[in-house]
Amino acid sequence: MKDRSTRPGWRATLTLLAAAVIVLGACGGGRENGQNVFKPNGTAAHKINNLFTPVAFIAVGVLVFVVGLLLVAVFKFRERPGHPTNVKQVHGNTPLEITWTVIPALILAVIAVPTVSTIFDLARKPTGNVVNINVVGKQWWWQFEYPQEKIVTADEFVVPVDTQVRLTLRACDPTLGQSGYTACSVIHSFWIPELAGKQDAVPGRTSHLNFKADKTGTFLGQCAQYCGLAHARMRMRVKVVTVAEYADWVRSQQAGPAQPFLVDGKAAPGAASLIANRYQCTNCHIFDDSKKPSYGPNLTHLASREVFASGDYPLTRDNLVKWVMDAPSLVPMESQKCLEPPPATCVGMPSFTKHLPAGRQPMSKQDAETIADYLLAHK
Ligand code: HEC
Ligand SMILES: [Cu+2]
Repeated sequence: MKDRSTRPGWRATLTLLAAAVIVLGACGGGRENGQNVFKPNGTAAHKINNLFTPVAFIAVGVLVFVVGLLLVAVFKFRERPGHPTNVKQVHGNTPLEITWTVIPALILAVIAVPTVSTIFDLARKPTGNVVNINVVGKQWWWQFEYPQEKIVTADEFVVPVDTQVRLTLRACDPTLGQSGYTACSVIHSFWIPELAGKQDAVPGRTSHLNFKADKTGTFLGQCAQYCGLAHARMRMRVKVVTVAEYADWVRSQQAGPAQPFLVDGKAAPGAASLIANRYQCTNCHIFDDSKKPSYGPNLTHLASREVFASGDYPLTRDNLVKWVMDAPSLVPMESQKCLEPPPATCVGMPSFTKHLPAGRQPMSKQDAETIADYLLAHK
């Protein structure tokens, strides 16, 4: 008599397998998501891939061998009429125990050699012509500061091709101090898969990532360590350009905005007065000096970026107007109570149309458009 309930659920197994195939299918294929670890485009990513591939083959070999033995045991010694239920046990077989201890130890020892040497190789401080960039992970955006060139930007950074780049990662902006700065309390992880490995940015610590891009193009990444509600949208991108284009970019970033924001210490007319006086955006942002970091992104050369708002939205006039009026509505799961300054009350950008302090008028669309046009006016 066969008891149906104890037979393996083939249907369930097949359904699960089919689901796994469909889900895994989303990982590859012709569609390019710009974040493919198997398509290295930089020295560090090549080294990691060259280590990963042989180790993966060895691991698959071990998997096939062990699962194969397991399946043989399961089928050969399964309970059948006329066969003994308690087959001969191998427990306590010393030569066998030694063999299956020594072989894995040898495999691990062999794998350790290239692994350890790659770890040291990736960590080695590059010398010669190096572009140094200080990267700060904030909730939920990345700030990029070029200490030699004296440039501060956000969401998107630019590096020259075939040139060594050294990132210094922090989860806190030392220039702003730590008191009341809530964004300092969480870990982020910097990862642009096609260029380099993943590196955590930990509060109170400094970590590094070195890479050299071997072709021009835009490479995408995103924060790889859960860092709060809007973590999933904390993106970044790097534009790898020719050496000459890089020099141009540096020059244009260093130049002040075409319309200086402050004239002799006084607010310039129009947008500038909205920004500095009516809405006091200057409490959190710098609009007219690309050298300095600020609590929110430095906006001096906002118009030179393709994306903004955690790198999650293309920089269009429409998006910018919406953002300036009510940024929290564009940040999924961001604290909807994000209020006015001081910054310590929230980690994101406040809304200027909702949850306003008593007596504050909501921002008009016209004001938002004036500000957006000012921001878009100069690259
Ligand atoms: C309380 C501080 C604060 C005030 C006041 C503030 N912002 Fe922000 N702003 C932020 C923070 C923090 C971010 C980053 C939020 C994010 O990306 O999720 C930001 C992001 C931005 C961005 C996107 C920049 C980028 O590169 O991604 C723009 C544009 C912007 N703010 C414009 C303004 C304008 C215009 C005002 C005034 C009307 C203003 N902000 C007032 C804190 C503030
Ligand atoms: Cu993060």
